[in-house]
Amino acid sequence: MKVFVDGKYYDEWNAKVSVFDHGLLYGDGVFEGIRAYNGRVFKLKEHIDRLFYSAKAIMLELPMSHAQLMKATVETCRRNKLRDGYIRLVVTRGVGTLGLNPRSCRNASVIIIAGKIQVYPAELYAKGMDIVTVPTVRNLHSAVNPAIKSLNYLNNILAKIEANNAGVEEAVMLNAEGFVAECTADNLFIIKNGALSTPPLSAGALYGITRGTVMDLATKMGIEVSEPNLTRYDLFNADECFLTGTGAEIMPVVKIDGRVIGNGKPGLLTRKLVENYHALTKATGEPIYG
Ligand code: PXG
Repeated sequence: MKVFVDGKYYDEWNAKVSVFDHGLLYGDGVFEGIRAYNGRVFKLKEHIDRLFYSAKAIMLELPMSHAQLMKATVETCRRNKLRDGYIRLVVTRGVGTLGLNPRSCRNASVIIIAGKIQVYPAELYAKGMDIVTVPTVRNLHSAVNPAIKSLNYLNNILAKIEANNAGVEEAVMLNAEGFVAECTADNLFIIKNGALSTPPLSAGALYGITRGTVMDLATKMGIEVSEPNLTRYDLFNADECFLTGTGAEIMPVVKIDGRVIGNGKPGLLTRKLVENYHALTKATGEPIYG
C-alpha cells in the first residue's frame, strides 16, 4: 500500500507522523472517511467540503486547496489500484512543542490512506442489528461541536466501549437533554407509518453524507422525510430503524434496549433504500481511472 503524506507517497511501513504532531499529542486535527465503489469515489466533493468546514471550525488552515485535495484523493486510489475500498483523509495540526498551544505548529500535515474497511459483521446486514443506549452523551455544541469531524473521538469511543460491554456492536448516543443524537459513527433513522425521520443536526448528529444521500433517495421514492427531536420512546415504537454511515452504509436495526423493532426483521422500506443506495454508489462518483 502507498500512503500519501504531505505530497509524497510512502510504503505503508514507512508512512509516519512525528511523536510531536499535535494530532497525536492532543487529537488536534480533522478527518474524513470516504468510500470508492466500482472505480469511482462516492460523494468526494461533499466529503472535501465537510473537511474544509471542520478545519475552519478549529481554525486549521489546510495546506492544500479543495481541488488539490480532490486530485490527491483520486491519485492515491489510483496508485493503490483501488476500485472498491475506503479512503481515510487525515489533517493534523502538525509538529509542535510539548504544550497544547497550536501556535507552535507551523505546518498542518495531510495524510491519505486508501484501503479497506468493514465496520460491522457482514451477516448483520441481512439479520439486522441489536443496539443499546449508553451513558456517554454526545458532545455539547458549546464544547467540541459535534458537527466537527475532529481527531478527538474519545467521546464516541467510550460509547463504543459501553456497547461492547453490553455485548452489542453499536450504541445509541443521546444528547445532554436526553434526545437521540446518533450512534458512534453512524446517523440513525426511523420509519413510522411510512414516513422517515432522523434527529436534526441541532440534536448533536453529524452532518452525515450518507444521511443526506438517504434523505434524497427517500424523497425521490415519495417517502415523507422530517428531522424532529426523537426520544428513545420514538425508537422503541418505530416500524423500522436503520443506521447510515460511509463505513456502515445502511444497517438495519431490529432491537433497541431489549425492545424488538417492528417485526424484528429488517423492514421493507429499509430494504428498498438499501437497494437504491447500492445502485447509486455503483453508478455515481468521481472516476478514478480516466
Ligand atoms: N456520525 C459520526 C459521529 C461519524 O463519525 C457518521 C455519523 C456518518 O457520516 P457519513 O458522512 O460517513 O455518512 C460518522 C462517519 C470509522 C468510520 O472509522 C467513521 C465514519 C465514517 C467511516 C468510518 O468507523 N464516521
